[in-house]
Amino acid sequence: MVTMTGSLLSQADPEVAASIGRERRRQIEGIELIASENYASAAVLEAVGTVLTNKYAEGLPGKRYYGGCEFVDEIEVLAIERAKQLFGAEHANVQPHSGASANLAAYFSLLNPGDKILGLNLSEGGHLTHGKDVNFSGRFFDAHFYGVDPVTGLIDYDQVLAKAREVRPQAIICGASAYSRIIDFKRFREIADDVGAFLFADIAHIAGLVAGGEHPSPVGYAHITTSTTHKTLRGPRSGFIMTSEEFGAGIDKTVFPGMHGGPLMHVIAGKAVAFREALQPSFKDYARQIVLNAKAMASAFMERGFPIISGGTDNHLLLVDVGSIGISGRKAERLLDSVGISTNRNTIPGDTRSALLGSGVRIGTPAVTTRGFDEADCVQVVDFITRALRAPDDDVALARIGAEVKELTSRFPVPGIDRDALD
Ligand code: DSN
Repeated sequence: MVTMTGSLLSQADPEVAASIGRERRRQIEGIELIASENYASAAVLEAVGTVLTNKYAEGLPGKRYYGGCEFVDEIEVLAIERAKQLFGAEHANVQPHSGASANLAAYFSLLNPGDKILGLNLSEGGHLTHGKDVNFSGRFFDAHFYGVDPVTGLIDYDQVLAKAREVRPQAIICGASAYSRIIDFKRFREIADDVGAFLFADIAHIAGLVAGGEHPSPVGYAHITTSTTHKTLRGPRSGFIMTSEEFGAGIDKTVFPGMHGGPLMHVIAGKAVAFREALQPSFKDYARQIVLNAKAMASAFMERGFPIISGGTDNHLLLVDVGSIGISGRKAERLLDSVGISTNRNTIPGDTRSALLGSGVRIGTPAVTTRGFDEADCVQVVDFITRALRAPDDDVALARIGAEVKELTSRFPVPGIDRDALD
């Protein structure tokens, strides 16, 4: 079984098997609050761990550069059709290996090197691939940024419009990795139209919420929509792209041969399975609970005196201002790690600390919701977190919280991971 460190792997490579075993234990016993992570189902894990990894399939279904592609063709067609159905898209390409490569394909299909792009500043919730200087997006394109309002923490669409009129970009990128409010894709399209720019929507974080009807969809507004598959969407670690018929052929050509050779057919199978799962009615319940849990956590933090950027959340994540109690995000992240709670530090709007330290901690509910946590469980988690953050040097208190974390997680099996297989 792929979810276990099976005996074959243990025999063939005991070192790798042992590390996987420790990671499996960490995932089961800890509380996973990294907003971009989730637990893929056993079916997704199984698909990704199959013989499909042996197959080369350069090209697209029916148009391959290798023989023996009849069965992987079936799988890729299923993945494409399911992605289109799930998001109501005219065209989908399911080959990008990640969200970053999906964005690379979007840029290179409609832009030329040196063109101007306008995206949300990384330090205010954006993403590396939205123009950061150390990333391809900032190296090949002339990147400009909009931010969030320093007081409200919200995207100020008038400011985006003003910036767009000043910069006159060829493309505007909307979407974020640390923004907890609804993104108004219609407004972004109006701004893009105002300046004659393409609109790219990166829904890597919120794809599962869009699929589940908890967040408006950019499909129909954005010229190109990119996403990962492993965050709220709960599939394998990968990416995909959606667009209209008009831009479909350009995207396909940019992905292959423009960007990569052979697609990862085992991962495409995992994507097909995940899209099918997301098409089930129960996925809507899951998406709804993700948001309810995040809202419950935001309220509980604020009740305990921790400011939440923008005063709450509409989606799967919240940004907690831990600088307010005089500690950095990095210190908070490490402290929480020590009690078995995984989060990640983040800068907050107007941060005076560097990105290495940050004054915020980003918290997301997709993974705990997958394992069945409800609002009360999430408030319990906030209690663990705030107690730990307020007792950074109290080893006894931290040990007690660590034990409570294990007790809580022992009551929630992780779909896809067999607890009995723990070493
Ligand atoms: N690294 C992802 C995140 O954590 O948001 C985005 O690529």
